[in-house]
Amino acid sequence: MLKYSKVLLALLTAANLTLLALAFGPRLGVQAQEGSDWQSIASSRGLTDADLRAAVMTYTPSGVLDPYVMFASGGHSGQVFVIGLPSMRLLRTIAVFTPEPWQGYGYGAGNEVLAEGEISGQRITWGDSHHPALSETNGDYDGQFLFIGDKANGRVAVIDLRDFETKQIVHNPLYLNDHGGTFVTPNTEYVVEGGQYALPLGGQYAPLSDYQTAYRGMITFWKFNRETGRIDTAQSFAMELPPYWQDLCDAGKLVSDGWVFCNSINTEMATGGIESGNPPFEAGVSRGTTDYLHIINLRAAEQVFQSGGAVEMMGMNIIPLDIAIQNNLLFFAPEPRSPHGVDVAPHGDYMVAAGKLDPHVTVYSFQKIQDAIAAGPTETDAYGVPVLALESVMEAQVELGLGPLHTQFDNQGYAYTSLFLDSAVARWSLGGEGYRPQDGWALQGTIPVQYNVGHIASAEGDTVSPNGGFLVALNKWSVDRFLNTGPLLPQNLQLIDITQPGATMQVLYDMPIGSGEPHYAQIIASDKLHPWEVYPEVGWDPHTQSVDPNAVLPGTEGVTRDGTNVTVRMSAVRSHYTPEHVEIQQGDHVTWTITNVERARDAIHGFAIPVYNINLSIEPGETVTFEFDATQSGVFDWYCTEFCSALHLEMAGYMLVQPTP
Ligand code: K7E
Ligand code: CUA
Repeated sequence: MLKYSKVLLALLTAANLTLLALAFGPRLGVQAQEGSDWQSIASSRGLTDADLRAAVMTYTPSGVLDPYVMFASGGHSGQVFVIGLPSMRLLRTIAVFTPEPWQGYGYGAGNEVLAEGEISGQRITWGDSHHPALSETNGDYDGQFLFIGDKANGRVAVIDLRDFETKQIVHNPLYLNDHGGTFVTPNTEYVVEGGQYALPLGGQYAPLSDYQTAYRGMITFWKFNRETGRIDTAQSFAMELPPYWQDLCDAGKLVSDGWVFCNSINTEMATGGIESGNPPFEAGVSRGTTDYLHIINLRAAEQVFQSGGAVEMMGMNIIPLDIAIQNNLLFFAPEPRSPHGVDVAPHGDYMVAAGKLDPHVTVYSFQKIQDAIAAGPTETDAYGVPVLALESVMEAQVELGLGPLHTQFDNQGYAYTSLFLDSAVARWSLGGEGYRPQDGWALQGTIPVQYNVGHIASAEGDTVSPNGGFLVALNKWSVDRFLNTGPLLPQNLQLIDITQPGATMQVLYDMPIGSGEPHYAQIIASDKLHPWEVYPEVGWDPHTQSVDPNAVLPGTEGVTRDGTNVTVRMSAVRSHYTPEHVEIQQGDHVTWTITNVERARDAIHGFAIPVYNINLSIEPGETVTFEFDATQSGVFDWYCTEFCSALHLEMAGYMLVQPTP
């Protein structure tokens, strides 16, 4: 197995197709001489030189591993997609907020994580995942953890990248939804979860006529403990914000380390009500010419929280708005019309905000923000939050095109911004020192994408050291790009080559994804990921990431009874379970533990019991325990749901449930 990133990067600038063909032809199993087979195939398929260049840049022979891995939000599937780059192959779906039967998540196992995500005792069986965030060390991805937010229910999940499994779901009880999450601080001290639609705190009732007094915005700073691999809710805190609709957030880095930036919409505080003759939300929310960039001093907020400045509400620590203002924790700066993204440049010195209804991106200088704060703001908003004058904090505005949304960065001093209305990605130069001062703050070029692009992701493109090379456009509409699948069409993820300077960019690959809808994604160099090949020891409990004391080693299997409580201890190995018969009584409560004692890579066993809605995936070394009440009498065949061996069909057994007389 080899990675071909080095080969690829060496070839990226080679315009000469023959060179590419000579290099890659042998791997394709064809001759690279003139008139050879591949050339006639290319010409019969009508492929252009550009098509062939795209093909050789993305074709990944069997057994060759991708140099990059993209973690893409699964949108309302509630999951995370793991995609290799540049092959654009879907490697895995990680079950997060939604039960997933192949992984046995929520069908006997994984239930404890889904239970953590319950709200008011209600099991939520989906999520609207938007923004994945890889854990960082010194502002660079470290490949250890992944976080993702659920916009619909305001929850945040923690995924351990040793086994790519969800370990925790947390929910701030004061707030229902979120959007500005998840984003991590440069050493993953905090996972930031910004709010979205203003609500009365704590799920209380208040009429919309009380909007300005009773509704509030929110941002939550979840404290992450790397040792336990869990968010520590007791050390986490929220901050009350005015009832604007806070949108995306990003954490400062390097010079701006310790600060957090969120954009917002609806500083108009529109409450809709089109049916009562009010302006519809879309008009009311975008009536004003500016909204507010939220500038939060997280480090100072942490001190205020630790010295008792927060109050406790419904078990959550929250810094009230007046305390935040008194302690200079929160500042605003105007941002042009209906902003969406705010993204911090690699050196932490600039914040880029895009107004959806403004053809410019607005670049803020962190130094100017600090100077304006030191000079003392002279204005406040209606809630007393200091407002910094736009002219005093703005570094540049760059006209890019229609509907700018989200910005990423590369290693050449360029920024990339998605243009939703133009269905394009713009490349522009950062004019500041350390980027491309020779080019100034200027649009370099745009590339059409198909269509209606939301987020874009470049390789490590939101870290202190972006890698460049590739960018993926996550497009909402595919329209005519693929065979028709009826009125519901796939989303279209497009891989774009950004290795060339200036205006040159090329779409290399279209990846339809029949699950929607991915919003943001992050792309990490694959050599930073070190997942286990099998669980470290036989009997491993992935929930605790340690050996389960109840693990079933061969020779310790059996069925025992204590009153109506039955304990089943079972081992699984190709191609049998031990024991193969389990005889119980209707009405018994059953606690059933299975250990997959395999040490071979990919030797996975499933375990399904019909009627009882149980399906497990038991990976090599894993121990799973599930419980159920034997409500239904009869004979139930259990079987392995992974085709694990030639005698896989024989990997089965009978559960005999005697009826109560
Ligand atoms: Cu623009 Cu939720 Cu980040 Cu979708 S968001 S695109
Ligand atoms: Cu084990 Cu099939």
